[in-house]
Amino acid sequence: MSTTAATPPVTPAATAVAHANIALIKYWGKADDDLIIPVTSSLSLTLDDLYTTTTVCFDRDAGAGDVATLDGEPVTGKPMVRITALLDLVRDTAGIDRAATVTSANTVPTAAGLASSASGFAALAGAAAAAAGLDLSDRELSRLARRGSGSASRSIFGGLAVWHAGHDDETSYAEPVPDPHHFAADLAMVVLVLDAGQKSVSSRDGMRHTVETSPEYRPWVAAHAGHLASALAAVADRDIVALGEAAEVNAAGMHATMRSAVPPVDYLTDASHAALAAVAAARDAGFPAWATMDAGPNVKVLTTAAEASRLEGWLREQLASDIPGLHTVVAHAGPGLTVTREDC
Ligand code: 2P0
Repeated sequence: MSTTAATPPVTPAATAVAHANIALIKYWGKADDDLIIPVTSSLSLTLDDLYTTTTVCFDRDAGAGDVATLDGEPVTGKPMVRITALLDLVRDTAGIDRAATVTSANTVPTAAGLASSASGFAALAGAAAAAAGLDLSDRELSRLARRGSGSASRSIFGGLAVWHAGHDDETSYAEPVPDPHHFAADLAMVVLVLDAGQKSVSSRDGMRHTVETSPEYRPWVAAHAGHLASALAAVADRDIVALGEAAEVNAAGMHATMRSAVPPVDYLTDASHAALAAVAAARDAGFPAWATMDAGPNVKVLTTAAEASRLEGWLREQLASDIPGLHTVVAHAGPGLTVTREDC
């Protein structure tokens, strides 16, 4: 009787890379907290230099539980609960009960209002689905990523993406904005990192509190459809002025809803106000420059790819003395999700 050497069991794994996105027309408020169905649709630009790389391997016994590291540090508490919740959706769909090892690395300062949850959950969705043997369409991946973090639905796609609010799990997904003239390639963001620390109020808590208490919330929602229509028309017309104006009005209105919540939520610091003033001054000086902000103090400046470096230098000069720790990043339109299947 002959024996053959036993082949070690192969456990499939997958690595995904997902890029951060910055909303030009914002998502702020949920119609359904569990499914993460937003009140409004939103429009974003995916960025090239800010991304998350995540590997998922279902290599653990079910009872051992999932484990995850982010930039080498173990993930615990609420963030780990959210990771396991997304993995549970994948396990349910794939019919597997193995627990996972998740290894993730971020070029985005985590939880500093630089969309790390968007790239993080998009990468987790892509890697987990592939490691579990699922073959999902981009739309299905967008819906899955949405369950981890709403803005992650948009990070499945490169360039400009619109997340349709929809009304249930099937109808709430992102897709690329038609861009036959490659307008996204003409755009850039100067990211003014004023403070890379963790924010004190998570966007999840901040948006729930705003919806529940702000008298400005419904008026902002009522104006929002017009902002989105203007922005999409601006993309079709390759009109960065109209796009920038729509983005600035929409973001300023979103922050006004937070400031009028009871008690108020205000992510803006003195440095944020100085940066916003510098952006207005840059525009007065002839630069294409429009500011947007998310759930943190940092300011992102929409500009043209052609002017981005010059604008970055000009803003640094204006702000260096007021904001000693200022760090700036110039980002251009980035690609959509990539997934590589491998073995653990
Ligand atoms: C956006 N933000 O459209 C908005 C603008 C922040 C301000 O999406 O609760 O981390 O996980 O769905 O996606 C940040 O919220 O919130 C966000 P959850 P998420 O980009």
